[in-house]
Amino acid sequence: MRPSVSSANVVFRDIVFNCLLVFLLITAILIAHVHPKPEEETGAIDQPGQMYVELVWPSTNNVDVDLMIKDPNDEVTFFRNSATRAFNLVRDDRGLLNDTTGVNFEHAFSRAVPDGWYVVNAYVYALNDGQLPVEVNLIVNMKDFKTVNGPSEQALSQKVVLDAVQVEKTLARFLVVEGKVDPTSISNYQENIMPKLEFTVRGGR
Ligand SMILES: [Ca+2]
Ligand SMILES: [Ca+2]
Repeated sequence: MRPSVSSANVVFRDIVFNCLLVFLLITAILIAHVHPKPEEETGAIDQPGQMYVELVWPSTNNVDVDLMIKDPNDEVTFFRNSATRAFNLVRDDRGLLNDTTGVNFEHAFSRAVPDGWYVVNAYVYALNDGQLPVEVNLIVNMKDFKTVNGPSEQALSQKVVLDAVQVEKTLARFLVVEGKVDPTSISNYQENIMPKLEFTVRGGR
């Protein structure tokens, strides 16, 4: 039995209505993705930790540079001690060795920002087939120490030239007071911070 004209109209109307619903749903999804959230419009970095320390050197220079950070707990975060109470070093970058990024940088995040003095050093562990001198760029970003998710601000930036292998160089020494870097405290007063560890061949890393 063929459907009546009115039944066909009902079916057609339902199809049009469902198509309209799907169109509205797709439109709503697209609008949600096209319009950024307000906090994304600021361009601020949403870093996971309260302090972010980044050391970058030219990707064309295949040298192995190490980042090391001494915090007010007198603990030093570096490749042999990559997780301390305050900091985590994300990776020991060894130049171009085993690095699919083709970029040379080491970075560390803190889970807290205890008040006191911080020292950030760099160290050329191995020359590989790179060359000296090598210019490294240090950036320290800070976030409100009471905020887990929020914008961060650059506290300092320093460019330093390393011209020797296995010689520590202090890039920045600074005081943190109530979770903020005191800009008047920033210096590169030399302080060796690497713990006296017994260094073996590189394969032990
Ligand atoms: Ca390294
Ligand atoms: Ca690298």
